[in-house]
Amino acid sequence: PIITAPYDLTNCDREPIHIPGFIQPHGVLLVLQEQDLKILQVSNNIEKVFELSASSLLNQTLDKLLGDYQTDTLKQALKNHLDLQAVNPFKLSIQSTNKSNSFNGLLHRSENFLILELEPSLSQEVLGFLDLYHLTRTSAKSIQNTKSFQDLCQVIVREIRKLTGLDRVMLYKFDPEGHGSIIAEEKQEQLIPFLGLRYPKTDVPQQARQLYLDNWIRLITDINYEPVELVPIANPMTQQPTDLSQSVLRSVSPLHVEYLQNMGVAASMSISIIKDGQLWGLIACHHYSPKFVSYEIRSACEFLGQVMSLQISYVENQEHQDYRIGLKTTHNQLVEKMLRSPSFVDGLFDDQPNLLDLTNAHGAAIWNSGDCRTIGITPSIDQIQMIVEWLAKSSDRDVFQTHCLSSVLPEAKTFKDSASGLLAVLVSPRHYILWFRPEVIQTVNWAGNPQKPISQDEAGNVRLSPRKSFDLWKETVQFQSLPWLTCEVDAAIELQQAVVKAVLYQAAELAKLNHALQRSEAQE
Ligand code: BLA
Repeated sequence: PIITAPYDLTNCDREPIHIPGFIQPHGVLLVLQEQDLKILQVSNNIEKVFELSASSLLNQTLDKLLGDYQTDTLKQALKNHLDLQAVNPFKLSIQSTNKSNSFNGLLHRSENFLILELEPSLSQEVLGFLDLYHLTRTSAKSIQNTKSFQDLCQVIVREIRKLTGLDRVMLYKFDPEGHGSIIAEEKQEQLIPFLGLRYPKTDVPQQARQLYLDNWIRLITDINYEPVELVPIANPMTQQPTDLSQSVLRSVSPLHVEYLQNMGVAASMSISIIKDGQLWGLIACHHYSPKFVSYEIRSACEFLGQVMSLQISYVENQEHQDYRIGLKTTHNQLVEKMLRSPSFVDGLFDDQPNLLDLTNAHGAAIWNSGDCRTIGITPSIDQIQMIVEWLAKSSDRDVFQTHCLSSVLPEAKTFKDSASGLLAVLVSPRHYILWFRPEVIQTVNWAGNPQKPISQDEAGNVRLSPRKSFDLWKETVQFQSLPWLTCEVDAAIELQQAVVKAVLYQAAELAKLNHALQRSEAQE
């Protein structure tokens, strides 16, 4: 095998998954020279499928396998189409001793070569363009009609499951740091739900994300497959392994296979969701027995993924807008309560909405020259005093925010359960409003056990499993809270300004009162 370096948990983002030198065995792959369709490499399962040995085909031209008529048709297609996507799939029938086999031919260019892949064509699923149109029209409409984000997510997983019949279809969304969570799920009833679970960014390593930006869909039909090597293993023209980035049969990283095996999955498919040129998430699907999804159905899924990708920006912006407007309303209500209460501070703590609602915090405090009032889950008064003293000497800005307080104030580790995240505004010298968020690990949903982690063998020798990677992830997000959104920070700043005004107003009122008192005293 080409991959000889030991890739493991620590270096798996360096595994060159685009040049494995192997394919999955449910199809056949040929690397061709474009000018004359000479066969340069062929997958070593060709003999099983066509009763023609690899060595008898190498350096021959494609007509040796496909016959003159099909080869000429293919040449014509190549001449007419710069974008080969337009010719895929083309139906091929290949004769072996006593029967003719039908295949879907899939063609693409890689570097300077042509790659031809032959996939089984399921006779009951011979779908033409119009069938595909009918198949996806209703689904695409349902996606476009969704108004809320949650609705959109639910509709996409439902439609993909309907199309494919896969046991479990999940929408897996990446957060800004690259970790992911399952935000929608459709599944066979008896399966344990994974909805709401979180996974570390290492579960989809960087080079895989890069690949998935380019290639929008992938399928592993049988996790327990025996990889089939290309013969020869290196491309004879380059002496390098051929780039299989766009290949539908590309053999999957053994690390990922191990992960899925440990999860009890037998077949897997995923579709990229791309927003603003970035991999936003994946529609990740599992099946608990081997499953081949035809090229036509995969294309339909890919198309729905694209519709979804476009719709996300629209509904996300909409929802963001709604959240912003919600915060604005909370702000107005707070200011009104503040001005109505005898002491404006009361207005920020009593009933709802209160300080916590303004920034979606778990705890909040107002510190006024040694007086401290708190609400929700906060550090102790002494600890708050330490934070305030640190703020006064370390930050010259009147707004401070972090989702990892201990990275600047190491003592904060001792109260990570209340204040891993801090958002603070200065109202006047020695007068702060502070909001707190606990460590993210306390706030995320982890059921601990997607699919009995692993054949947890007695020796405990498990390398890759969701459980294991969750433990790793816990280390990477230790002492961190969920980040503060820009609109939440803005809401804090607006409140700061309102409080400053209220303080000035009260001071002015007080001054007026004093003045009036003094005058009346003088008159007496
Ligand atoms: C790829 N990892 C993937 C893919 C998914 C996940 C969806 C895309 C390939 C596919 O369609 O199956 C992750 N799958 C998940 C998650 C769930 C799921 C989170 O079902 C949750 C329910 N993976 C690891 C670790 C490594 C790793 C620790 O967990 C590295 C050491 C590697 N994952 C890895 C690699 C790929 C991958 C290398 C690329 C596979 C390929 O395309 O060849």
